[in-house]
This record gives sequence, C-alpha cells and structure tokens, in this order.
Amino acid sequence: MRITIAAALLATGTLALTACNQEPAAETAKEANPTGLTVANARLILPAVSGNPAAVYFDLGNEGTRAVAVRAADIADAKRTEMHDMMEYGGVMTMNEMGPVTVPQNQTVKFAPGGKHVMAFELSPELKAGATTEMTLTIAGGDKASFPVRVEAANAAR
Ligand SMILES: [Cu+2]
Repeated sequence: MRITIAAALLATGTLALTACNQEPAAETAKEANPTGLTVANARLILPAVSGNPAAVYFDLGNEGTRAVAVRAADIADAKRTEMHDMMEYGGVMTMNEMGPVTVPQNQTVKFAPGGKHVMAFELSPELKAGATTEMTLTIAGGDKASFPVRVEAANAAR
C-alpha cells in the first residue's frame, strides 16, 4: 500500500515537472496576470542626486475585457511610491499625487516625462543603471500584476 502511494506521488511530481517545461498555457498566463494590463517600455530614471526620488515611465495598456483602474504601482527596490501627474496651478506646472488611473479596454495610457509618472522614494542604494527592477500594479478589486522595469542613469535619453 505504502509503495502504491509513493508511486502515485512520484507520478504527480513528474507531471508537474513536465508542465513546467512547456510554454505557459493561456490559462496560466491569466493567473499570473489577472488584470489584463500590459506594460511596455518601462524604465526607472535614477535621480541625479543620490537620495532623491526616481521617476518611472511606461506605456500602460489594457488587453482585458473591461476598463481597469490602477490604484497603486509599487517598485521592488523602493520603500514607497506615489502616482503623480503634472497639473497647472496659477500658471505654474507642478506635480501632484493623483488618484486611480483608468485604462479603457484596448487603450494605452502613457506615463511619460511632463505628464503622469510613478515617483519612487527611498531607493535601494544597490540599484544601478543597467539593472532591472520590478513594478507591481494593483487594480481596483485587488488583483495585481508585476512587470520588469529597466534602470537608467539620470542623464540617459528619456
Ligand atoms: Cu513626481
């Protein structure tokens, strides 16, 4: 009896290994990213002065089946982040924290210099240009998805 159970476990283990070696099925991909969001061209621009916050820019798409509201963008190598937008007050452009960003289905919202961006505070001092960090987006309802972000020097082309 004991042998039979061991054999069954072994068979299960083999199946799991086989599954790992295959291309992820559509269902698996959906589990990893239940948000429907896509992120392209993501980059974190290191501050010119160490200790200052970094700005993160990217193209945020939505290939899901409905509009999605992004309410947080966390960066793995930063202690804290805020989502900012540039707004005009009395003729002066300043950046301010913004509320959730809605991405309509099949549309792209650009986080770009001069507009929306993610501000990353208290960066890990080990984070250097050429490295990759990770951004985790949280949408209304609580689903999350993570995306790679390349780290660029302060003077890199944006
Ligand atoms: Cu900002």
